[in-house]
Amino acid sequence: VPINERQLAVIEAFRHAWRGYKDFAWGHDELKPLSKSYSEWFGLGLTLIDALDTMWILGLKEEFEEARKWVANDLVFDKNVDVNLFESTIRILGGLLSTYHLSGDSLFLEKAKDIGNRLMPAFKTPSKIPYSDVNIGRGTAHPPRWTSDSTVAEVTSIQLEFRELSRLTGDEKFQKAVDEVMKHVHTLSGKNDGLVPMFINTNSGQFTHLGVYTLGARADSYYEYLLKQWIQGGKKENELLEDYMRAIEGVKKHLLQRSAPKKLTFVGELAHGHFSAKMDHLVCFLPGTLALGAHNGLAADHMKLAEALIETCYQMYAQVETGLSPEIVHFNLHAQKGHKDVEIKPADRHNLLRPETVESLFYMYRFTGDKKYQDWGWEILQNFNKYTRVPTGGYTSINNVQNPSNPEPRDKMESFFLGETLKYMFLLFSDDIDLINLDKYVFNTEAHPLPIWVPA
Ligand code: DMJ
Repeated sequence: VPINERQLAVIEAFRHAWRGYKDFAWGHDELKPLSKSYSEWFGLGLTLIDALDTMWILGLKEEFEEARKWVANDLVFDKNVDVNLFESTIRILGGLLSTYHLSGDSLFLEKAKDIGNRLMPAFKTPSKIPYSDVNIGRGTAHPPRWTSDSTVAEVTSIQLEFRELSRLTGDEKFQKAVDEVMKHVHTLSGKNDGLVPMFINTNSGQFTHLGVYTLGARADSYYEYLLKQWIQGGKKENELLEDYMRAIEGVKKHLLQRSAPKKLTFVGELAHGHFSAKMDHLVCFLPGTLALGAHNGLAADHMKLAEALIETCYQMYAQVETGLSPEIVHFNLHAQKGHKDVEIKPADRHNLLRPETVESLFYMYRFTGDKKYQDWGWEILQNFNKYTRVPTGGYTSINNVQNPSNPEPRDKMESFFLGETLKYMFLLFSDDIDLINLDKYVFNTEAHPLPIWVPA
């Protein structure tokens, strides 16, 4: 299937982003495109690793080879550095595993084994619920300084990667560690119709800060990985499916509302019995996940809900001055003259180049063939180009999506812009269902495709 004009525009955008990274941040974690410099988080070439499989999928062979050389010669995990277990699993381990599958190059598997082994000390806790941070050089792990809690989404969104590492290496320990977490969470009390709190204690193994339920930050990918592990494992692990189905019922019962004036269906939050009409952009992964579930034979009404929610996520862009979504919106529940559905608080009006809406648009287009989803994604790409592109190379997060004349560039290009946002754009604009066939691959939460063990 030949590459079309819109895909070429994605390739152009990727090259522009990559040029900035290469010129000013090569081998470092993130590009600072305005100051023509870089920032370090783990010191592991995060953007480069996150972008490897995107380059493969976009067909950027030269860029891929150059990056491969860096991985072969300069990527060293034997470093006295604290990394976040979740972030390094989804971006680094996930990125290496998917690149291994796509390219067949054993270098990436060797590197994946190395980082996988170095992350294992995180699971040595009284409850076996992993700590948030690991020193990959010293082999020690610890929670954040102020608490012994871990984030629920973090400890339940590392499973696809560790399970795959076990399958590839024949070493069960990776899978055992993460399966134990899921089994434990399955039995825990403190859920509300399948919805989970945001924190879990590494000593007691119990949920903490009970009573607050969101599909946004700190809980989001728990729900995503219930479904995706079930798919990865060949749809046999019933507890995962049960927990997923129950959770979606919980969403319907407690978190769904409709806004005014346009009656957009949105997912709010519940805090100690009080509903809040607040929705993180992060929640926009949900339409894609619901559609993937429906494609895999789950309730047809999940697809209906997906259709309603992706419209809402699109409106989170379309109703804003720059055509880009803020990090968080509040929906109006009652019609007021001169007010749109979406309200934005000053502290929430930044945009970090996040992928979730484009990700869901990709699933919706794959499963329905409705071209409006491509058109919406195309609008979003053009607005990224208009308001976040830095002429000297790279794209930047912005502070103010409501000010087209000065969106206030933040001077940071997140690694997921290359790992996820541009990859999902490219796939959205493609009509080739074999370009990452969704009956053969499941994407981790950082857009790295991993094989389904028993393809449909
Ligand atoms: C990414 O690291 C992943 O998509 C994660 O699931 C959520 N946060 C960012 C993107 O927004």
